[in-house]
Amino acid sequence: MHTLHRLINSVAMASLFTALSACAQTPAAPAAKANIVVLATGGTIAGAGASAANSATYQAAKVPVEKLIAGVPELADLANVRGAQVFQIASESFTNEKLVTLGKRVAALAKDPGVDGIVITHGTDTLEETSFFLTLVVRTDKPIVVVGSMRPGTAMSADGTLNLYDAVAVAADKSSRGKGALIVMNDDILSGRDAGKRINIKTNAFSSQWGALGSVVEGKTYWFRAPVKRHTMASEFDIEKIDTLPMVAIVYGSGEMGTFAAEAAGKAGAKAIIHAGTGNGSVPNYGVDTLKALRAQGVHIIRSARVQDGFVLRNSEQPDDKYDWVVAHDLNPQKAKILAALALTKTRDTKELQRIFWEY
Ligand code: DAS
Repeated sequence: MHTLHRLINSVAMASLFTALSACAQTPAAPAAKANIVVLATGGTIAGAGASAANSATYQAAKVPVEKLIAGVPELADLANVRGAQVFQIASESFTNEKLVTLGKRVAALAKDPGVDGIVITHGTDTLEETSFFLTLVVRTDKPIVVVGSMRPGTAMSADGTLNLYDAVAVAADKSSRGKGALIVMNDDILSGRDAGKRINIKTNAFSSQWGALGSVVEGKTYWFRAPVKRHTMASEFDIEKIDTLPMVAIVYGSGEMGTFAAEAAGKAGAKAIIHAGTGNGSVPNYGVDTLKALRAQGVHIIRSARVQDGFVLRNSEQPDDKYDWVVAHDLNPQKAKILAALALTKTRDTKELQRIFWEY
């Protein structure tokens, strides 16, 4: 009997060992690929020029999303990718209505359990406004990546194909979750909040004064910091509760700027004026009374700066407390315009507006 037990045990042990070693040798099933949707809106990334030498003279918004995706077959190595054409326009023609439409489309996709990330192909001219808008209004921690290009696909050394590949790689990577809307351009992963187009003719056009969040190389993401300002899931703004945006004007500061631009903005019905002041958001002495009068009519005055870097300090150059004005902190005029429009859908109170500019 004892011998029989030992035989049964050794057979059992041998089959257990065989099973375990088979498991050890069987490669783990490859992780399921992320499902990524590319929403196309136009721009240079969809542009076409007459010849390969035309890197700057071309027509934007010509190539449909299916062709953009087909032009980068390597996308299939990264994710399951499908496309949809939302608009086909140059982004300087984006309107508030188009921003809201795009925001609602992104939010709807983000709620779809079959979608893991969203890439938006976009013209570079107002890409920074759209990326900030999306980070403020779409309640999701799924990656939202906005991408464009500085050269059309028909040009020598076109940057659109690699930018699109990089954007899909970032959107498909779980480590991109929870970082707000992102801009991917020229191998950089940038914050949708504070990155913008700072050069208008080179492929390294986009940057932020606070640096990149990370980099993407050969389809792999490398992170070095994360945003600290409120966004997406932590935002008080929700695109599902927004249908229109109030008019906000930007008045560009310069010597001898006169008061006509601010006056015209007030007459046109602007609910806020972003003063893109010289220096630290300075206002010329002959312009103060005009802005004070506009404030008295209910128009909010928000001091930003035409100077690219730094941030506007409250009560510097102007007594904001006394005049009941707001400062845009580090946001450039075009970003301040987006935040002001959204803030005004919630409040007309100056202190609340200033809180929003500190927090987002
Ligand atoms: N006109 C520019 C735009 O559509 C082209 C571009 O750079 O994308 O924003």
